[in-house]
Amino acid sequence: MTGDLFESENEQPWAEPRGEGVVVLRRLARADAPTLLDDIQKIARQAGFRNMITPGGHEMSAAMTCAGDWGWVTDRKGYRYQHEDPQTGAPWPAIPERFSQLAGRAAEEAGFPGFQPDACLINRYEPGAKMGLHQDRDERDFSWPIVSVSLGLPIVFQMGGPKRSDKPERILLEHGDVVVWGGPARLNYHGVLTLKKGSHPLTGPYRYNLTFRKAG
Ligand code: MD3
Ligand code: FE
Repeated sequence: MTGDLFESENEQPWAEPRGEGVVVLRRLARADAPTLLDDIQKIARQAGFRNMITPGGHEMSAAMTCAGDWGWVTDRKGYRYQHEDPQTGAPWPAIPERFSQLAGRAAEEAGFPGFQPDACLINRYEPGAKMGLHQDRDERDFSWPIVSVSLGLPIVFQMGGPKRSDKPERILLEHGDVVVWGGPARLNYHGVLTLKKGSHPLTGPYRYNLTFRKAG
């Protein structure tokens, strides 16, 4: 007999539509999380997590690394995608097959078949880290969605509108949640509030976020 000691580990994913172009696929990545996290550690051995500098000279509080043909970077010169890790000069590690499959499946469920991301940005938040309201607009073609996967500690996500002044809605993003942002929501302002201290059985003090993009 297998008791439901941890009922939350057995729950089936469900979809929460959040207006035109946004679907939260709750817990979709939960079953894959241990292998996704192993893959993140492998990527980080080749391309380490680092706190990049914004064009304005501020250090980002989320540590980042990338996988794929294109990696997102920022420094005093600006925000951009590039083929090489500026820390080593080497190409970014490949996007693991499991990652692409998950991103493609999520995009398809949200109505974007054929999504083949060429960039995966990996954010690592420690307690105190946050990301202010911004738009993702360094990609070439905004007709493709962005798929995000949350792993580890929960965080409050801020979903704004097309204008910075639009009042953001707050959504709690938890371990295994996958969100697809496309169509009219693709250029919406968004961010996350400060990560609170905690301990997750798979990630300890951290929250990881994967964002899959078609950059090139
Ligand atoms: C809404 N990351 O890396 S993911 C980012 O939790 C970023 O690490 C946040 O914003 C994080 O750029 C949020 C959710 C997300 C990603 C892209 C979006 C929401 C979005 C693009 C358009 C609208
Ligand atoms: Fe973003």
